[in-house]
Amino acid sequence: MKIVAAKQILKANDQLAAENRLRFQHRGVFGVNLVGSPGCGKTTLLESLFRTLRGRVSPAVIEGDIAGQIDADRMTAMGVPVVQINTDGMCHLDANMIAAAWDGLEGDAEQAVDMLIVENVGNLVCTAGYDLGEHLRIVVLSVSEGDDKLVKYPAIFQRSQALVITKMDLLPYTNFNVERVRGDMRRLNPDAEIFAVSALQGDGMDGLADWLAARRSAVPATSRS
Ligand SMILES: Nc1nc2c(ncn2[C@@H]2O[C@H](COP(=O)(O)OP(=O)(O)O)[C@@H](O)[C@H]2O)c(=O)[nH]1
Ligand SMILES: [Mg+2]
Repeated sequence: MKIVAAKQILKANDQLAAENRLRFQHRGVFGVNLVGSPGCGKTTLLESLFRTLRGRVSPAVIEGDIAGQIDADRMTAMGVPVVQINTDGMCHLDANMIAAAWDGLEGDAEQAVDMLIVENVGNLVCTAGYDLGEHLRIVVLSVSEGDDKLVKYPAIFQRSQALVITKMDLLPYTNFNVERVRGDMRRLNPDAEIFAVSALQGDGMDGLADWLAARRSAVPATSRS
């Protein structure tokens, strides 16, 4: 019985996610779902990306956290429109939450926004099962987390279209094997893009930003009426 109920919840989520995707496309908005463990560097990556992409994309952000608005404040400090979702204990965002948060952003979206980035709740397990209506899912892994995570948490890496290995500036202080991770990702998900960056120092960010901007342009901007 429990398994059937879980499947029904996921089916309902998938329907809402499809509606979100249509809604984003209608406004010419490219949706990105950014996932990774707590502290892996998701918000710092966004800050670095927005600096690199300034003038090329007009982003908005939905921040997902169990509690607090620290990350939303960081986005506001960068001048990026943001809505904070507090899940109050839930370990992932779902499509229904995104629909409600997008309602809160649409005033801004009507002006200029062409890329919506959702920073999901820090988690490598629960976030894998929930489509939010994004066009692209990016999973972030920092070198301080260990190079065995793809073997231990394969689903999230299989269901993402890009892997960003971050905190590369810390690599000399760890035993993280970048080639092992690249190999595991190629086995799990041969079509995924792989980037290695230091969001804090900026290394590798140009390549990631160019790729993201190109992906954004590849989505047909349907009517913005
Ligand atoms: N050395 C280094 N530290 C980083 C990098 N990216 C993030 N951090 C640090 O990692 C910690 C968590 O970063 P944050 O972006 O808040 O992670 P989040 O919880 O995934 O959003 C903070 O202390 C950041 O300054 C990086 O590229 N290099
Ligand atoms: Mg964060």
